[in-house]
Amino acid sequence: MPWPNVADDEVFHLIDLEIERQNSALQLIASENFASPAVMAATGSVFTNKYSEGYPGRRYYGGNQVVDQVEALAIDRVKALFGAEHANVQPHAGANANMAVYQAMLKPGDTVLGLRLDQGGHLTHGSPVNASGLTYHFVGYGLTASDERIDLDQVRDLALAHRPKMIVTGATAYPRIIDPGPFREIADEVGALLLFDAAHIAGLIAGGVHPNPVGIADIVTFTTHKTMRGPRGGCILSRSDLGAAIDKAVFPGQQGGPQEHAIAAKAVAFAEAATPEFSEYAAQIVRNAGALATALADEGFRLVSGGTDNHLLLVDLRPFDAELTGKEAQTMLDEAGITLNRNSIPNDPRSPFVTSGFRLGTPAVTTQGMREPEMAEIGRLIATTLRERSDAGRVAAVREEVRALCEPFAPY
Ligand code: DSN
Repeated sequence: MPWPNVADDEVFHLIDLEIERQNSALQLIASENFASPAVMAATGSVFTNKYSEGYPGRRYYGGNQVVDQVEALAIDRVKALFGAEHANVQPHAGANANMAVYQAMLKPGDTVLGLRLDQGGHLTHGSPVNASGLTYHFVGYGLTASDERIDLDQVRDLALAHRPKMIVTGATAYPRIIDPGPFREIADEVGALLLFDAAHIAGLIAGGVHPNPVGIADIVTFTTHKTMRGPRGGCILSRSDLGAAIDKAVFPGQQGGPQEHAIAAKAVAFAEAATPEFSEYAAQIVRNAGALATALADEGFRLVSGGTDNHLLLVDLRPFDAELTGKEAQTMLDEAGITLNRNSIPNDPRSPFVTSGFRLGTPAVTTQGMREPEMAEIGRLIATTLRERSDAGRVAAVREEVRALCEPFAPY
C-alpha cells in the first residue's frame, strides 16, 4: 500500500480522549446527539473517496454507478419519511440548505421575514453579520412579552406592512411547538413563500411528536445530526415544482462535490428514523425535557416561556442568581462534566458573548437511555454546581457524581 506506515498516535489519542469525554460527561447541548454505529460506519466508508458533482443519473464525473444508488436511496427514504414530493440530500449543513433555498427563490434585496436571532432564531434567518442578512432584506419578528411565544400578530402585521417574498419560521432556541398552519395562512394572505427551518426538531417530526410542516410549508430544511441523530449535514424538502430550482441552487449554486459518505449515512439515519423505536425515542426526548424543566424550576431557575414542549429548555439565570452570567455558568458546569451552551434569553440585558441564560436539551441523554429519574438528578447536579461554584472541592465532587451517573449509560 502507498500509505505512510505511520500510526497517527497523536490524532487517535485525541479520538480516544473525546470518546472518554462523551462517555463520562453529560452532553446537554440541544443540537447534539450520539450517532449510531451504522451511521458512523457509513460516514467512515469508502464513499469519502468519490467525487460526484451533479445528481443521480446526471454526474460530471465517471464511476458514480454505486454513488447514484446510495444518493437515490437517501432521497427515496427521506421523501417517504416526511411525505415530501422532492428532496435534496446534498447540503453539507443546515446553513447551506437555507442559503440554497434563498438563492433558488429570491433575488438579492428581496424582503423576507424571519425570527430574530436574539429571540431564538438562527444566523441564517437574516442576522446582519450573516450572508442571509447581507444579501436579502430581512425583517425580524419576535416573541410576545406576556408568554414568550412567537408573536403571530406581529408576524401578520409585519407581513402586511412589508409584503415579503418569503416568510421563514423555525428556531434554534425556542422551547415550544411551532404550528406551521398560522404561518401558512399569513403567507397566503400576502402571497409569500413559506420556509420552515426544522433543523432542531426534524427528529421530533419524523417520530410523530411534532406537527409535520411538509405539505403546509412550501419548503422545509433541516439538519440530519440533531434530533434526527444522523451524520452532520443538511437536507431540503419541497414541492416538486420547486425541486429543479432548489437542486440548481445547491449545486452548482452553493456547493461543489457532494459528500457521498455523509449522504450514505443520511440514508442510514432516515431508515432508523422510520422505525417504531425511533418514534418512542422522540417521545421520550420530550418527556425527558419536561422532567428536566420541572427539576430546574424546583431549584429556582426560570424557564423561558414557562417550560418546554420539545427537546430543549432555555433558562433565565437571573432569578436563581442575579450575578451569575451564562458564560460563567457554562464554564463552571463544564468543569463538573455537564456540557451545555450559554444563550441569550429574550430581551437579554447582557451581550450575546456573556448572556443571562443557557440552553440545554435532551436528545443525547435520551439516546443513551436516560429517563425521568436521571433528569431529576441532572437538575439537582446543575443547581448544586452553580450554587456552590466558589467551592472547587464541591464542583470536583459533582464531577464524580456525573461520572457515576453516566457510567451505566455510556454510548460508545
Ligand atoms: N449550532 C446550531 C445550534 O446549536 O443550534 C445552530 O446552527
